Amino acid sequence: MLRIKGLFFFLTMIFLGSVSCSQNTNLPAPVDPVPSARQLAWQKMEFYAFVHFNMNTFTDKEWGYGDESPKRFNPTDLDCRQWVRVFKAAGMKQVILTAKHHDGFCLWPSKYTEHSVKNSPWKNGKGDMVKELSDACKEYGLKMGLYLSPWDRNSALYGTPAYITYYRNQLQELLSDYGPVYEVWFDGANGGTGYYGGARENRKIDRKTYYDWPNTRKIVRDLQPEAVMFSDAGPDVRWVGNEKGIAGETNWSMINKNEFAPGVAKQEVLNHGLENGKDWVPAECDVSIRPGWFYHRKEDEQVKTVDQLLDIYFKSVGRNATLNLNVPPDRTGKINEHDVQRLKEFRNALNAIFAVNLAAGKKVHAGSWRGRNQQFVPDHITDAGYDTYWCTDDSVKTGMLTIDMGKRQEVNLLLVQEYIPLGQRVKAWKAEALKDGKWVELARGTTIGFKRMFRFPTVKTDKIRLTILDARACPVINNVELYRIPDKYFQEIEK
Ligand code: FUL
Repeated sequence: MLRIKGLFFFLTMIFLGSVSCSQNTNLPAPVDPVPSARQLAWQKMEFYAFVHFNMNTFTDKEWGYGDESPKRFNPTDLDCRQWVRVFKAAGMKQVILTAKHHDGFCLWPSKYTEHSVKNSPWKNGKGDMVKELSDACKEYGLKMGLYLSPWDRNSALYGTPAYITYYRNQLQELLSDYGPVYEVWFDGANGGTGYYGGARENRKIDRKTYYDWPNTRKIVRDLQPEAVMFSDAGPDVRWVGNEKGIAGETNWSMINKNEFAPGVAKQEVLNHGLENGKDWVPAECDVSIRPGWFYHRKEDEQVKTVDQLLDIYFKSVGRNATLNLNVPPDRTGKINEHDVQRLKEFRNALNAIFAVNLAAGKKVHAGSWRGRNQQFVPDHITDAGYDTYWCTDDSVKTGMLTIDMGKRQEVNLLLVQEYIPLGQRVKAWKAEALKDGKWVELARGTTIGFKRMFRFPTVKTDKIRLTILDARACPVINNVELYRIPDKYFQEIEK
């Protein structure tokens, strides 16, 4: 009996060995650069919240001078749990808070300054908003990110070497005392006029060298290894080059980060990335749901419409970027009813658009796939697994994938994903539908990246074909989805 069992075990091991062997040979080699684990986790969040809430909320400004009295900061009913509930219901995965904006006021009781909540009437100076947000995020399962403005118009030290120590001390407090932080936001606006401890003058700094970025960033890496750092120069996530929420139609996740610094960059390069960039630094689209970043009552009627938000969504998440949507709480310390309502409508629209993936589980035909190996078959693009993909032989940089929906369906939205853990490859693609026996072009584009979405006029068809026309190396596609955007939400924008 023991011998039979032993033989069975032996044969099983040989079988498993041959399976895993055949599965692991011939994997496509990564095309450098590729994302780090923290960058991939960040990209998968897709949509998250920016919260501009600070002294400006109470002074009705966008940029405080730095001479505002802490007494003015007094939310009457601050409720970070309400924010997080609203964001979670909207499908957002993270909340990034302006712990300190350019005016220098700190939302946590920093031991390095008096210009903070500890000298405000809010909770008799005993409050700590960063703690409240961190607790709320933990309770509801969202990630927390922090914005710590490098520019500080309150600090007397700004412009001198001592300020760098002050800035780093604050970074250290924020990254040590509040649990996990997943994104640290370094704003590019820095240097200029300010209060500066009463000096009231113009202080210019060298944006490239003043902050000694390599050593400042090291604090983040050491204390929060899972956090990505955002700035014009990354190092992990780059600004998209505008505050409208629009990524370039061509959007590579690569740039040469050492050519830039926070506040020193070419906006065109940030918007499109570089096909031959040496560093993986994907784009984030930051945009406000209102005209300003901070809450102003006079803007209550100017909250972006569902149509505007959808267009932004398709031009950010749909163009290989993430969407960091700013939703500023009002003076009570809650998300205002106007914005709450709009986010609900926006979520309803997204739910309606993505209700039924017409490609899910459908048969896919391709002329070729890598080594004719089961591991790379075309059906992987409709199987819902992130880590299964279709791929060609190394020498082949084009390919054709035909999705057979089985019956005629109305379609007007295509979603394609490249398997970016192996790098961003595709340079040109097109999509066609079979109509009356002929292939009719629906869409044509350049890059794909983590996710590319494309809206086209509604077509009724049973077969959609995606052609990869050119790539930096053999294309690796892990997902294709097809949808019918309800007419009410359809905007025929892309040409
Ligand atoms: C800019 C800042 O100057 C704005 O006030 C805002 O914080 C925006 C997100 O970044 O550079």
